[in-house]
Amino acid sequence: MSTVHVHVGQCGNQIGKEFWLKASFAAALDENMKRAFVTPGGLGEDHGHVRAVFLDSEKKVLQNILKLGRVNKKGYSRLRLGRGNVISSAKGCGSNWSMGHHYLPMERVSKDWDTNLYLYSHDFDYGEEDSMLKTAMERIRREVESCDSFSGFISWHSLAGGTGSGFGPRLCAELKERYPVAYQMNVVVSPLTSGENPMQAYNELLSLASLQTDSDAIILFENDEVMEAAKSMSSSAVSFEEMNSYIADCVLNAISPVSSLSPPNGLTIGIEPWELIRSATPMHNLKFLHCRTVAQAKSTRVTPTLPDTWDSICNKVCHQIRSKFLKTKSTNNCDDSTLAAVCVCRDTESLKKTSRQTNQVDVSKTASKMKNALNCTKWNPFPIDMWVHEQKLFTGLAKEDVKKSITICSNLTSFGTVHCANLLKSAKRKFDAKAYMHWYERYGTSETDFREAFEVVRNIVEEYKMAGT
Ligand SMILES: Nc1nc2c(ncn2[C@@H]2O[C@H](COP(=O)(O)OP(=O)(O)OP(=O)(O)O)[C@@H](O)[C@H]2O)c(=O)[nH]1
Ligand SMILES: [Mg+2]
Repeated sequence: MSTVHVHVGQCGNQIGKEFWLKASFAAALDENMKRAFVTPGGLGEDHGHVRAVFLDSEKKVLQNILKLGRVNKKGYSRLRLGRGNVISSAKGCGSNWSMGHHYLPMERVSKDWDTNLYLYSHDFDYGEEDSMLKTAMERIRREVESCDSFSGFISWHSLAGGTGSGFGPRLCAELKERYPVAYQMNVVVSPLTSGENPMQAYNELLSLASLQTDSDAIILFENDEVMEAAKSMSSSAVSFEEMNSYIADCVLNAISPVSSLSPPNGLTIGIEPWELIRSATPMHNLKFLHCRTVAQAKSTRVTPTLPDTWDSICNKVCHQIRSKFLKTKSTNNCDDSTLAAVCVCRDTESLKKTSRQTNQVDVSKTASKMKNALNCTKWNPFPIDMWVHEQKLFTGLAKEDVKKSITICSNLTSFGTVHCANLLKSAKRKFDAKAYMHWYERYGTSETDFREAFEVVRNIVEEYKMAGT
């Protein structure tokens, strides 16, 4: 079962860059990772490429990705990009959902990449005057058709900018129509609550309402929380790169092959992203997932510490979950609980059959600790699915000598009762004052569209409230 990834807008592409550098590194060492993330090459010098399409309304970010695809004299590139899989139009969407959703799809793709600089991907005929939507669908179709057994899409984008928040969900809707039985997962990023642009609440509202209809699961990263997590791993000020590296690690660890879901021959069937949906979204309408990864602390020459045991990593995850729940309680006076979760344990040492029992994952003990920390709802008798993989996969900030990691993907009620409830409040305040409405109307979004989006998000809040009681 193969997955095609689609990256949209600055945020979606910048995270995509980190994700694919890590995935490519892992794919070079591991056959299962290669099967999961690489489209095999054809004859001759074609060594295959990452199974992803990169889209943005403007070129700047995509140029950085193309540079990584540049082939050096030895025929090596850091990122093998599919020919024509990097697609841009001429100008950005100015943080306007409506422009990304209605106007950008019809915009023409830009064909003036600097052909000398970006050798790997430039040489592609986009056809006559094709629109962004048509070209994107065409490139995605080619990726789908080169899959062994295609099963779904993962789309990556922000909820606040115009391109990612508007064009991302638009593409999901088109893909749903063209591939009705394929799964759709979205990895999305919500903006800092302190506010980055005045239209972010509208964009997020419209984007979430659209995804609620077309997506099967939405892994949501809040930039505030990602920044905190990246800060705890870095001594200096946090950059987008570090934040993206953290997000990429979380998702890579969550969706990469695990041995407990592979057949006895050990070759992955690529089912992980879709099992994640099955296990973590017990109700179709409640599909928002929170994802975090904690890895074994690295011992360095400066701070030579004993490597963490499974117990201590597990305690760290539980501590982080409890802290998050306490914060929700103190800032929003609301109890958080978990409808369902998937816990992925990755371990290299168990492969070596170490005799130190404390260094091996104890699945039932880990599950019961998690269950306690996650405050699982009473109605779900099996709230946690445990996946185990006896091979490392954590190539992020802590780099190579990490041997153990735990990733937890959980469906938290606070997504509705806090995140969406706060979003409704801030969007409604602006909407009642009719602020910025003309920017949306100009590109074809009416007041009725807004009212419908409010209704969809209000329902998410109510359903999460009911499911948590
Ligand atoms: N975590 C993270 N967030 C980002 C990154 N780049 C942008 N963002 C966030 O994404 C939001 C802005 O969306 P962008 O992705 O920049 O916008 P876009 O989709 O390119 O849309 P337009 O530029 O308006 O056409 C803000 O909330 C930013 O904080 C990134 O690399 N990492
Ligand atoms: Mg942009």
